[in-house]
Amino acid sequence: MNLKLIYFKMRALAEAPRILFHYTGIEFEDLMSWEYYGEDWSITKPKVSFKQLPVLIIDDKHEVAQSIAILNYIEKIAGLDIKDQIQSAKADAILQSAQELFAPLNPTVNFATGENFIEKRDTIKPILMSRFDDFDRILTSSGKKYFIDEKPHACDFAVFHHLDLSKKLDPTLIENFPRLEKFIYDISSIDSVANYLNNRPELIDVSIEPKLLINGIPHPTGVKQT
Ligand SMILES: N[C@@H](CCC(=O)N[C@@H](CS)C(=O)NCC(=O)O)C(=O)O
Repeated sequence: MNLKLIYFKMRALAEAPRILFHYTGIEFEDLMSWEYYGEDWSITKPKVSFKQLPVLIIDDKHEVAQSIAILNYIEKIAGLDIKDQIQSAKADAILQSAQELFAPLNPTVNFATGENFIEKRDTIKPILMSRFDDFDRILTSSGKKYFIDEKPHACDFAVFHHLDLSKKLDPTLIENFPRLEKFIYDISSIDSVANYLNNRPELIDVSIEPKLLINGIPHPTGVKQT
């Protein structure tokens, strides 16, 4: 099976699928939109199923859009999908609750600058605090290492991504939630995940002029080839 994950220069919705791929050891190609389609995003956009990325291309034939669908698919082919229907439904609830953090958090960290960043950060903080409180409470009351059991699932990697990204918005937010800090530590300590996290493009100059450091070269975040 040939798998290609197509995205842009940003640390956002492809991150949990990437981490899950690395965790499962399933090989995939990680490609920018222009590397796969060979043209500017403005030309590609109307041709992609929901006019947005990420998409997963399977065997150069099937296109799967929506990051949650991609995560679910990776879990299934890795045999990690949760067989118990109630636990599976609870995992879906965690995943969707993590996904709801995308819109305020990810574009702000990846793109906002100056006063605009500060305004957005201050609006987002209470939203994050409330949802982090939910995650903290649910994780603590589960008594498990991760949200469902002793092994991480797609929902854990989705939550991890948003918690981790929040450190770029305001590193002090997460400090209010020691159980979530432990969760971040546990996920980051998995060898295959640590290897990915230590080698992924660093997101730098957040709030000033955000860039991804790709192979040592700073590239402005965005949908355009640089
Ligand atoms: N619900 C979709 C949202 C996808 C999405 O918002 N993609 C953004 C990047 S994070 C995008 O394609 N932006 C470019 C555009 O809309 O033209 C998912 O979870 O995959």
